[in-house]
Amino acid sequence: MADLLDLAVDGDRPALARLLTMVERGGDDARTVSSVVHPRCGAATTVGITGAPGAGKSTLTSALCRAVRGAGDDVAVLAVDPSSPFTGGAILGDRIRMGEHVLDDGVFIRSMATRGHLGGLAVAAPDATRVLDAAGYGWVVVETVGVGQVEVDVASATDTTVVVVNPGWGDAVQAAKAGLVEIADVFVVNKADRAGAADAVRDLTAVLSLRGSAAWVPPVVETVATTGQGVDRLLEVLHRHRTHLADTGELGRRRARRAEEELRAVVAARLAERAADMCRGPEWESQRAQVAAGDLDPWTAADAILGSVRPD
Ligand SMILES: Nc1nc2c(ncn2[C@@H]2O[C@H](COP(=O)(O)OP(=O)(O)OP(=O)(O)O)[C@@H](O)[C@H]2O)c(=O)[nH]1
Ligand SMILES: [Mg+2]
Repeated sequence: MADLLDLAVDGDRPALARLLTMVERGGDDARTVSSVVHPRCGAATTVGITGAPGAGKSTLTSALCRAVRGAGDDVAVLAVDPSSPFTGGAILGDRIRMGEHVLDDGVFIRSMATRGHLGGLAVAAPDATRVLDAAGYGWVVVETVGVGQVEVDVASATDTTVVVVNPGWGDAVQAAKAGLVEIADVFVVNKADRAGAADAVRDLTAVLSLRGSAAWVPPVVETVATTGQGVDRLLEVLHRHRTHLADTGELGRRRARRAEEELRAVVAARLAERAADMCRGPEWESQRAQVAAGDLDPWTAADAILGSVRPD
């Protein structure tokens, strides 16, 4: 595994892809990858890009890659599909939208589904991000569709979270309700070529100012991802946020907090694995039949099942 990582660091893409596949699948290989990668990461600027379906995340990510490359850095993109265990149409679309980068060795793009493995993204996304970081990419961008808990999970994989909205997307109250104000370090109003962009910027700025005298008030950046307009400004803001995190010590605190959350998620995932194991076999079958027949309540049956397994 350490050899694979060395190969990946030397620019061997198939080796990197193999490491990511192991992480994605979970299980013993994923654990080994995690332990090998863990001490060798932390240098990358990691950015999560989230927002509603169709907000322009992939187009923006592609434009951001161009800007990062223009500045001479390497970038890896992890496009996470939380909704489906299959590689669906959205990912195919991403391939096409990001196609301009296929011949560029300095850009690595990978889509990841959770394949239903226990713990899902909360467990896989941080590991995958670390693999890309350890492989030596200066920037790691994680794109994910915002659907409730998922964006929060993915926010837990990166140092900076960008929330993409569109003109006419709604008022400030909606942003506050959706919990986006809490997770966003930067807001992007993409599709600024459409009517209502200025209103969206104004509403968001108003709501963000209510956050009080925080050390970092999330900037609101207007972009037209399809033309690249505003993307240099976004890159500049991302640099500024990274510097802010480092200078204030917030980078270390955030990472410590995320490590704690990740540990919780891993413990929960492993317990869930164990629970799945308990729900099979003769003891399970006997209790299940009694509960199904109405002869036993589920709590008593669960006690019997839990009591029958050796603690480990
Ligand atoms: N007019 C306009 N269209 C845009 C802009 N950015 C993206 N689009 C278009 O919006 C559509 C969706 O863009 P994507 O980049 O696929 O959006 P996404 O958020 O990645 O979508 P999902 O991954 O499916 O959630 C595409 O047809 C883009 O060409 C923009 O700034 N202006
Ligand atoms: Mg997309």
